[in-house]
Amino acid sequence: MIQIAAEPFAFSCPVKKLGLVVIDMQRDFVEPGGFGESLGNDVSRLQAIIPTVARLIAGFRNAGLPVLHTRECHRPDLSDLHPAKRDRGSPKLRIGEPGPMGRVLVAGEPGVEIVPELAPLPCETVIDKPGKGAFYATRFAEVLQARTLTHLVFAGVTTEVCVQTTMREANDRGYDCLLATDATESYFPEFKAAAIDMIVAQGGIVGWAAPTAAVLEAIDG
Ligand code: TIU
Repeated sequence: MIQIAAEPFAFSCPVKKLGLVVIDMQRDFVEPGGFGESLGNDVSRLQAIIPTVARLIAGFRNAGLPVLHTRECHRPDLSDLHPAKRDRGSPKLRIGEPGPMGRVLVAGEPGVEIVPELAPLPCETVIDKPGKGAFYATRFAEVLQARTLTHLVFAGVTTEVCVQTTMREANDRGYDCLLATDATESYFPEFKAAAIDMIVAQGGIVGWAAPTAAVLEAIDG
């Protein structure tokens, strides 16, 4: 068994049943000129976690445990983009419009790519998702089942949007989920803190939380 020192209590997991899910570490969210900035956000907070996410990914690869990546993006014909998502708010650029990194949040465009420091290996799963959660309108559920994983560590951005949504979806599907607290970030520090508090409250109502060092120490052993 792997034992990770975590909140609200130790996270126990059979060896080889643990996977790492890295959510949406894309240029569109962490670099200027992309979707995140078009919504009015300062992206520098998100850039700062890249080295920590890289350490977490390296630890899983070294331990022979799977790393799965997600990207929020839409088909080039935008047939999977609901008007409700396209028309929400007053962004500088809407999804599908051309920006400095290509069409915003459109598959195949430079902005959708995962940042080079965290590039997936050819053998690693990359799930393209049109929603905030990774299970909606994707093969994510089938991929996890095929790998017979039961426990998931989560990293990526943003904590209270795509990360928390996916953790909640996974929790409802019977996965034990742990959030790596320093390998996730939000444009709003108070939302990150609140999301972590919500996850671990009530005896881990959504899951567990632990720093990257605690995860790496456990999977290294
Ligand atoms: N805006 C924001 O905080 N997040 C997103 O739109 N997507 C993800 O979290 N990936």
